[in-house]
Amino acid sequence: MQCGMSLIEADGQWSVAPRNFPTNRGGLCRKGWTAAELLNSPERLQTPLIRDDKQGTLRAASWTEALDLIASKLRDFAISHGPNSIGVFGGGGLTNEKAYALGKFARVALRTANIDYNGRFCMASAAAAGVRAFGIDRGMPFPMQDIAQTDAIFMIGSNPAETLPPIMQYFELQRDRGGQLIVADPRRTATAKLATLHLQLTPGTDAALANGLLHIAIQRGLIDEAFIAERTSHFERVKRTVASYWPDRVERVTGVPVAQLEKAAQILGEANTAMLLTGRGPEQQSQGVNNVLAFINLMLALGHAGKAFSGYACMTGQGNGQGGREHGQKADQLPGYRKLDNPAHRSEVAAIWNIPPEQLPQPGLSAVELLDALGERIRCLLVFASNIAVSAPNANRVIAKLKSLDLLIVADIFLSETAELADVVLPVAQWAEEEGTMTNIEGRVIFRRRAKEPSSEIWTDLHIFKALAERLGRGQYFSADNKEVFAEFCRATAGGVADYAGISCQRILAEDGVFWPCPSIDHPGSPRLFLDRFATDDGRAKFNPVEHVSSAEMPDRDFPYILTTGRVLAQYQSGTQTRRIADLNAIEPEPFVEVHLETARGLQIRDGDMVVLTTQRGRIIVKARLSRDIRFDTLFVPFHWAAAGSANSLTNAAIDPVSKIRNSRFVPFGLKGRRR
Ligand SMILES: Nc1nc2c(c(=O)[nH]1)N[C@H]1C(S)=C(S)[C@@H](COP(=O)(O)OP(=O)(O)OC[C@H]3O[C@@H](n4cnc5c(=O)[nH]c(N)nc54)[C@H](O)[C@@H]3O)O[C@H]1N2
Ligand SMILES: Nc1nc2c(c(=O)[nH]1)N[C@H]1C(S)=C(S)[C@@H](COP(=O)(O)OP(=O)(O)OC[C@H]3O[C@@H](n4cnc5c(=O)[nH]c(N)nc54)[C@H](O)[C@@H]3O)O[C@H]1N2
Ligand SMILES: [Mo]
Repeated sequence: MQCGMSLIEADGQWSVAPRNFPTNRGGLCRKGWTAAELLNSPERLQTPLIRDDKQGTLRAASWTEALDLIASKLRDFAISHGPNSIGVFGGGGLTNEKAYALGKFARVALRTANIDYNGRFCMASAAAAGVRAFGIDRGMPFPMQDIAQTDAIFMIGSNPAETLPPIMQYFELQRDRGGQLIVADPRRTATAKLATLHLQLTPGTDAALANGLLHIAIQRGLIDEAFIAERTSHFERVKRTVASYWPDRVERVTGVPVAQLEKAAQILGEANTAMLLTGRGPEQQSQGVNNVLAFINLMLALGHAGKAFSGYACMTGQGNGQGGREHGQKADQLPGYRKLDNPAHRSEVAAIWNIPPEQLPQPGLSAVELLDALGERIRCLLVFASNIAVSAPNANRVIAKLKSLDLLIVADIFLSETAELADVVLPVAQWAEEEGTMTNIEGRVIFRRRAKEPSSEIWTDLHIFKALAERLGRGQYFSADNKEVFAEFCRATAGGVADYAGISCQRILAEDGVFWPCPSIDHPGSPRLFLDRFATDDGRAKFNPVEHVSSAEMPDRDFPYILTTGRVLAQYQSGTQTRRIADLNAIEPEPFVEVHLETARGLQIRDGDMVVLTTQRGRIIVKARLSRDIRFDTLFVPFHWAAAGSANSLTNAAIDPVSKIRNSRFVPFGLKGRRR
C-alpha cells in the first residue's frame, strides 16, 4: 500500500506515527506501528561475515576482504563455467532504484542471463493474466479510494483484513454506501466475515467457479452485449467453453451450493459498477494464470471493466511489489516492462547503458527453474532481499541445493535462514536508512526519505553493486548515488509500458505520488487506466477460454486432505523481520495448522495438540488450532516459520506454464494427532 508514516526519535529510540497520506489516510496496522523496532535491533548484522574454511562457521570480516573474495571467485566462475553459471535472486522489497540496478548489475557487470526474483512466487500469475486480457499489468488500474465507490466487489482468495488492514477503510465506506462484497475463499477469513456472500470453495477449483458463474449469467441474460461488442474480442470462444459448466456440475467440483452460485451471478450482473480483486489464493497455483483469466472473463462479459469504479485489480503484496516487477529483476525483462527478447527494446536499453546490444544476455531461468539448477548449471548465487530457505516451494530441497553451491552470497539486514547457509554475508541498510522510490499497488510512485544514517560498517545495496562492479572492471557503468540511479532509471523506462520519464522526486513530494505511465514532465500521470481503450494492440480487452484442470497433485488414501498456505496479520513473509519484534510474537508466537472442529474430532485431535503433517516431500509438527471457519477437507498453515514449522517443506514446486509461479495453494497431505 505504501502507508504514509513519520519516524520520531527521542533519546535514541525511534517510534512511528501515522500520516494522513492518500493511501492509508492515517491508518496503520501492527506491522507499521512496530516497524521502527528493527532499526536498532541488537540482532542486526554489523559487519560482513565470511565462512571460515576450517571451522565452517561465519566470522566477521572487513568489506575489502569480503568484496575481494567475492570478486575473485566470480571472475573464476565466469572463466571456468561461463557467466551463466552465476545466478542472482532479487526481491520485491527492493526500491525501484535497487531493483533496476540489480537487473543491470546481473547483465552488465556479471554478464549472466540468470536473474529472477521472489515476485515469481507472488503475483506473477495475475501479472501475466492482466497483460493477456488488458495489455498492461498494473496492480490496480484505479486509485484505491475508488473501492469505496463501486457497487459490488468480487474478492477471490485475498484476505486484506489481515494482509492490507489499512485498506479496509475503503471497503467499510463501500458497505456503508449500500455496496455488496462477495468473497471466494476456502476459509471464513476476517475479510469473508464482512461479506454479503461468502463462497467457501474447495481450494484449486477457482476456474470452475468462474466458468459456472459466467454460465449462469449467460443463461439469465445478465451479460452486457453492447460492451462485449464494442470493447472486447473473442467472447464466442469463451461462451462455448462455459456452456458445459452447468450449475450442478460446478457445485460438485467447487463445493459451492447452486443457490449461492446463482446469488453471486445475480449480484454481479445487476450491479452498475463492480470490481474484481484477486489475491494469492487463486494465483499461486499451477493453473494460476487461467484462474485469474476465468474471473476476468466473467467481469468482461458483465461489462465491469474499462469504466469508472469498475475493473480488475491484483492485490499486490510486498512493499515494492509493483515497482519491483517492472524494472528488470525478472528473467525476461528490461526496465519499463521492456522485453529482453525484443530487438528494439534491447537497443533502447543498451543505448542508455552505453553497451552494444549484443552484450545483453538473452532471457534466463525463472525463479523455480533457477533454484532447481543450483549446484548443477548454477554454481554461484547472489541473493538480495529474499529468504528462499523459508519462502521457496519444497524448501528442504532448496536448502540442500543452496548447500551444494560453490559460492552463496546473501545481502540482508539480519542473519536470515538463507544467510545462515551463505559463504559470504553482507550487512545492508534498511528502509529508514536510505532514500528511494517505490511504486505501490495503485501504480503510484512514492518517495521514501532517509530518517537516519546506518552505522558505518553497514552499506546500501547500491553501494555493494558499485563496489563489486568496480572489482569486475565494470565500475564505470554503476553509481551508488540514489538520485543518479533514479534519474538514469527514469530515462531507461522512457517509451516503455511503465513509463516514468516525467516523474521527479520534487513532483512526487508535491503531488503525494505520481501514477505511471507519466511520459513527460507536463503529463499529469495516469491514476485511471482503460477508460477509453485497453492497452492491447487493437484497444479491445481479450477474452481467453479457460477449462478447469485438476491440481498438479490430487488427494488419495495416504494424503487425503488439502493443504493451503498463506498469512496471518502479525507476521510478515519468511519472518526475518517480524519474528524479531516482541509485540508481534506475543500475538503469533509459533507455527500452527488451522483445522475444522469436526475433522479434528474424527482424528481425536484437541485444540493445542501437536500434530504431524506429511506430504510426499516432507513432514512438519505444529500446533492444531481448531476452528469452524475452514472447510472440513482443507487445512491452512501460514508460511512464516522455518525448520519444524516450515510450511514450504510440504509444498510442491509444480509451476504454472505461463507465469512460472509455484503452487502453494493445493497440496494433498496426511494428518496425524500427537499429544503435547
Ligand atoms: N500480515 C501480513 N501481510 C502481508 C504479508 C504477510 O506476510 N503478512 N505479505 C504481503 C504479500 S508479499 C502478499 S503477496 C500479500 C498476500 O495477501 P493475500 O493474498 O490476501 O494473502 P494470503 O493469506 O496469502 O492468501 C489469501 C487467501 O487465499 C485463500 N486461499 C487458499 N487457497 C485458495 C484457493 O485455492 N482459492 C481461493 N479462491 N482462495 C484460496 C486463503 O485461505 C487466504 O485467506 O500480503 C501482503 N501483506
Ligand atoms: N507456502 C507459501 N510460500 C510462499 C507464499 C505463500 O503464500 N505460501 N507467498 C510467497 C510470496 S507472495 C512472497 S512475496 C514470498 C516472500 O518471501 P521472501 O522473498 O523470503 O520475503 P521476505 O521474508 O520478505 O524476505 C526478504 C528478505 O530480505 C531482507 N531485506 C529487506 N529489505 C532489504 C533490502 O533493502 N536489501 C536487502 N539486501 N535485503 C533486504 C529481509 O530482512 C528478508 O530476510 O514468499 C512466497 N512463499
Ligand atoms: Mo507476495
